[in-house]
Amino acid sequence: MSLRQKAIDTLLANDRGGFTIPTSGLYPHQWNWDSAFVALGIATYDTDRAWAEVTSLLEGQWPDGMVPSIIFRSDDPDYFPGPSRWGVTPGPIPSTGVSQPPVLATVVRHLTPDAPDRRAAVFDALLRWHRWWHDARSVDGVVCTVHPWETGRDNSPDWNIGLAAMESAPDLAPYTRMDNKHVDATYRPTQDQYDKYLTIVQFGERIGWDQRRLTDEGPFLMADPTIHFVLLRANRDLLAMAQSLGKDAETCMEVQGWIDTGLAATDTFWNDDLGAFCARDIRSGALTAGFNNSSALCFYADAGTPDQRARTVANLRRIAGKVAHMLPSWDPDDPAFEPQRYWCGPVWPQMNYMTALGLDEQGEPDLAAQLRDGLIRAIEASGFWECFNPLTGAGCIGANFSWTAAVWLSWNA
Ligand code: 2M8
Repeated sequence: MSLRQKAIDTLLANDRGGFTIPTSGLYPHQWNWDSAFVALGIATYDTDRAWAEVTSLLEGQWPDGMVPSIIFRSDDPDYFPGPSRWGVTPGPIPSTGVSQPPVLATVVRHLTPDAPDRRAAVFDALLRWHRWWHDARSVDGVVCTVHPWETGRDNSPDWNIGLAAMESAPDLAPYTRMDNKHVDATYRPTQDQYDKYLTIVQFGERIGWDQRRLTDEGPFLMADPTIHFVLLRANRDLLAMAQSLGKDAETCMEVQGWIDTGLAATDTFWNDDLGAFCARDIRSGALTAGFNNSSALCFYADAGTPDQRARTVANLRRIAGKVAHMLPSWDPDDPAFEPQRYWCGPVWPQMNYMTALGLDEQGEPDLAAQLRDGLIRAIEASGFWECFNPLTGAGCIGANFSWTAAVWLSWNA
């Protein structure tokens, strides 16, 4: 069977009727940015079904505009923390109480150049979601995050500063992890990290998921290059869609304001010692010090000075000399690098997709090709895994993974 057919079959097998799960067992619900990437892949063979993926995700939008990281259309005992642990959430469908990197507007623009009606149908929902980031998650012009799960890079060493600065709740309700029942525990976050993840959830649940309070008073507050650069690009795409739809000047100016704020905030992430965009702990001001797979998203966002971009490229070239498959999620020269542990080293398909796109657009086609080639070789050797060991190309964590199939399809359309 061709790889293309296998990719399509993977997506069909993960289809739960109008929405797609990342993979069965480990992740049995609809995830936010997974669905956005999945829509890109499905669009290569079924545009109507791809569009259903977009609209089904927006069905979970909260009254305050947030689109949650997970929509729980059922309570699957195989997944923890499910809807009962997140408690009563204000959205129309049970969900988590945090969001995920907002790639959707960028995907919608890509899917709808000839479909203004579709574009118009979701524009207001996207606008309200972006406004939520700038209102509920913003501190002094920097869009922040309150939970490692919100960043999508769950156990990246980037979050160690913020997690070390908080205590696990002494009255943390007991729980049983389910992730380690599906996959090898040594590939997953540690128990201490999970206690802290659940401590933040408990805090949010106890304040009734008041998102402004969660940002201001929550146990964890960091700024993430993934969210920053993804939102910056998504705002540019939102503005282009506003203009194509003939939206009023006030709307266009609001979005332009977000773009200006985002560009101005970009230096917040710059670690000049390392020559890389890194995460920052907002309360202590401390910057993390590891080149990771969000660092080069400056190209995707068309942000950063010529010097910042040149130093980012130099880091990418150095790292390319250390691994067989670009782009590892953590710097292989840093002691925190673990090639099989989730966001501490493995290559992530959706990050390679965005980073390669940005590198291509901004005049670095060789590096872009290296990122695409590194992932494609791993997929050809191992299959559609969640992520891959950058030293060997071996698949890690979940098999038959939706965004991996979707990225492959979008690159091979
Ligand atoms: C991972 O996150 C979930 C929690 O949301 C988990 O570890 O249980 C991350 O890789 C995240 O980026 C991704 O969206 C999700 C589903 O693929 O899995």
